[in-house]
Amino acid sequence: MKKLLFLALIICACQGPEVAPPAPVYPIPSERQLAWHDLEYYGFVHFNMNTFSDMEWGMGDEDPADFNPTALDTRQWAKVAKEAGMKGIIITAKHHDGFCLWPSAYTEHSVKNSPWKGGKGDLIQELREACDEFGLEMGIYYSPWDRNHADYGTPAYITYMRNQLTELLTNYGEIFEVWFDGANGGTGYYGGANENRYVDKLTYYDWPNIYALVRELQPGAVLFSDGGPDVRWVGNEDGYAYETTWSNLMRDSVYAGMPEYPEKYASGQEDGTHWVPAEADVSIRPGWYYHEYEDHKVKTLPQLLDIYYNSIGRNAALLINFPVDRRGLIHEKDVEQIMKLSTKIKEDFAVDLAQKAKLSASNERGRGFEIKQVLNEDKNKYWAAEDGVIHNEIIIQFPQIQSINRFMAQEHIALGQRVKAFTLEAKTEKGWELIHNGTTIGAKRILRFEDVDTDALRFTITDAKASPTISRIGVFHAPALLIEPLLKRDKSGALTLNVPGSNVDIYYTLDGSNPSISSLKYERPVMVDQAVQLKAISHDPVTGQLSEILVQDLDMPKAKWKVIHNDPNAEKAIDEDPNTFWQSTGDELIVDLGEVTTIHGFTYLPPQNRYMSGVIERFVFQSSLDGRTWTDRALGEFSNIYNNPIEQTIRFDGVDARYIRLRALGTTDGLKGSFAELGVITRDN
Ligand code: FUL
Repeated sequence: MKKLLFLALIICACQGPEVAPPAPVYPIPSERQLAWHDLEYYGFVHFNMNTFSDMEWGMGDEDPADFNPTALDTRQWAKVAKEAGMKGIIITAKHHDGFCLWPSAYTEHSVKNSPWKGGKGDLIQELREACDEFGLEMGIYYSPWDRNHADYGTPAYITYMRNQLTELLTNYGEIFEVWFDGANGGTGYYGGANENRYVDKLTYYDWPNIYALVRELQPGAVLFSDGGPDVRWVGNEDGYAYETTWSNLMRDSVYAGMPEYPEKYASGQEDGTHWVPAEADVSIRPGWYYHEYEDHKVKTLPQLLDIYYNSIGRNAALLINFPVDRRGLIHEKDVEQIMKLSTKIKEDFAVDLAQKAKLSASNERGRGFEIKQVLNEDKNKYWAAEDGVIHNEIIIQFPQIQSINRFMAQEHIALGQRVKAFTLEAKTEKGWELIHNGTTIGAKRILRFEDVDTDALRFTITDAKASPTISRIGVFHAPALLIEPLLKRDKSGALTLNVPGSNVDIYYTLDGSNPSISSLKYERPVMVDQAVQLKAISHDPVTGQLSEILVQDLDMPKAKWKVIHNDPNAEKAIDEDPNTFWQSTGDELIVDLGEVTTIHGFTYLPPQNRYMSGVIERFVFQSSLDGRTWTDRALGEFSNIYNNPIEQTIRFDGVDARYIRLRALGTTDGLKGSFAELGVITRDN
């Protein structure tokens, strides 16, 4: 016994005395935020009245009788989310049109007046049960803006909102996140084009008391909005966080739906006063709600992978949306794609090469904070440097030369986000070669880079708010992925296909059939002078690997089109280049199609740069045979176009036209209408 005690004492003495952990660098996350950080990846479901009205933003005057899913199955949603590796589901309990998925006692505009389950259904309850069965968390999306409610804009509506939140947060068990959307009425400014009940988004909802109510009813739930208070919007609907992403935010200067939010706050702030980490939201299709016409526009694996690496890999959580279809199911195509993502992510991170490496750090704080802690799964174990030691080098020495293309690092965020700048270098014959020069790390940072053959990496923290803490380092070699061809079309109708930086073969079809290596082989630009659906794949002749299929609807070429305007820049609106645009001087674009053409609709692409101006929100579209007498063909709004600037498609009954005119009746910022691209639909389907 004495001998054992003696041995123990010797071991302790060799390891040195316990050292104290570093002091926190404020702000730091709360308990509920730390639990939320662990989720990392979860699903969104947009399923509500818009599913049936085929809209993105319903007007609020829809008939509850239209809500009638034929095979609704929340278990299918939960099974898909679980198998995809997601940790929870957030459901649109009430969207901007005001229809409620639960039988709220405070409105008639809900499932209780729909034919679904004879008006006895409660979708929130069904989702609760499915989430419990599959071990998922459940979250609630609740739109503050309500186009249906007669009292919206008055104090009575705030009482309604509180009553409804009380129902949702009392009757359905534990909620992990309450999602408050920033879009709302007012005179169209990033809000609802057809909403004239102006509200002051900062003061109207009485946020402090709404937050207090949520805290009281669901103390474990995080509150999401542009201004948090717990989790913030990432500032776009593409699922991308910024290269520099701080979890810190000047929270007191931000509120849900503030117009300047994306520019000023979305990437967080180094000197932010509160911990309000970013959540990146994106739909697996262009729209948030289900539209049959987007069945072939489900995001491809390369697109989904970019989203994964640019969100979770950049210190943000990822929220991927499923636009559940009219049956009430996640569409087969969406299931297929989300499963491809999870399979690929598992492959990419299958073997952590750091585990077999020898790690050393230029500085160690002492016992319990050694560099070996970064190989430990336990997130409470971390490497830390001594106080005041900012510049630190970590060498990862592999037993032999490895091919690598991924590097992952995580800070011990419980003590605050500290790293401001870092580099990653690989040792090659030429010495240390720079792989990446980075800024923030936060909860997780993943670097993707071309294959490097190396036997050592040097990870240097060059700047930090205080001595750094790192809880995890990983190094991986992800298998190569062949991307689908990229398409360019010019005004004459000539198509160019390529896969940048590679020598793969490309095959394509123009008749809607799926391409294979026996289809037409792409050799040079192809002239397409009619409306067709192009499908193309890349094929690596060495490995035999095939890419996903590129599917693109192409309408008639614009070769004969002319813009009727004396500004030469106006041609940019019909040059087939999505990255150029024309900001009009008269809020309208008139095009001479060159010949009388039967059209069944039109497409409008808003400017694609992030902070674009003149995005058309309300429009009238007209046609003419002589350029003098015009007839209205469509009048309406492009919902959610500012935050989700995708191509808008408006269909109407076929009409002969020689001239077309799209006129802006309202833009998101009140400036003159801008046009990245205007197109017509000549096919009647
Ligand atoms: C936006 C909404 O306006 C969209 O319709 C969608 O719900 C998206 C998640 O948030 O602000």
